[in-house]
Amino acid sequence: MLDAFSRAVVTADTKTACIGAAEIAGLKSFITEGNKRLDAVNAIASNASCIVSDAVSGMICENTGLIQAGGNCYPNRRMAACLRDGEIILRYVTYALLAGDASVLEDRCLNGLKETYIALGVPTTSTVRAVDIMKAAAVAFINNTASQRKMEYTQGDCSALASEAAGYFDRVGAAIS
Ligand SMILES: CCC1=C(C)/C(=C/C2=NC(=C\c3[nH]c(/C=C4\NC(=O)[C@H](C)[C@H]4CC)c(C)c3CCC(=O)O)/C(CCC(=O)O)=C2C)NC1=O
Repeated sequence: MLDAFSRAVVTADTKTACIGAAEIAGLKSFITEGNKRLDAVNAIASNASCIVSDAVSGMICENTGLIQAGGNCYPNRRMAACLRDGEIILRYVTYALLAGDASVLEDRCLNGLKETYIALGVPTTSTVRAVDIMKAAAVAFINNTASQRKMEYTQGDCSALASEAAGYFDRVGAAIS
């Protein structure tokens, strides 16, 4: 697992180079924008159960066959497994956002997930739909535009962190599609 700093080291080492000015500048902004990053992580983490349950119920509303006999969220055991998977995925996205690097998400969550889902008959299009709803919610919480739940933050522009987070959700979709 890497973070923004260890990533800079590994990347420089593969080129047998010292850490360059561009890398230093990138890390400098990682540090100066660090409080925003922590707020963004907190925005997702402290609303995690809301984000997951809303996404899974939205996915089911759009495809009610999932909770009928033969559907992959039926019976309750599978419903619970699906909610748990939503929580796992969201948790690893917050880790990646904290680290500023996708490797923890890729290595510990997404590696082999597509094969697991194929083997168990978990419908990946539905999973991608739930992940997309989580993405929209997470972006809204980071930008503090979720109308029903405003966070108490210093005002500032978190759009770069929102798009970074969106990119991690997109990696989930790409890994299981
Ligand atoms: C650390 C990372 C990690 C991940 C990611 C993980 C995923 C994971 N999800 C599983 C199952 C499952 N995952 C789902 C998920 C869904 N079904 C749907 O219809 C929806 C589309 C979707 C929810 C959005 C379901 C229903 C099962 C149980 C399938 C079955 O047993 O038939 C399983 C099989 C074992 C089990 O049932 O617990 C694994 C390993 N486990 C891990 O340890």
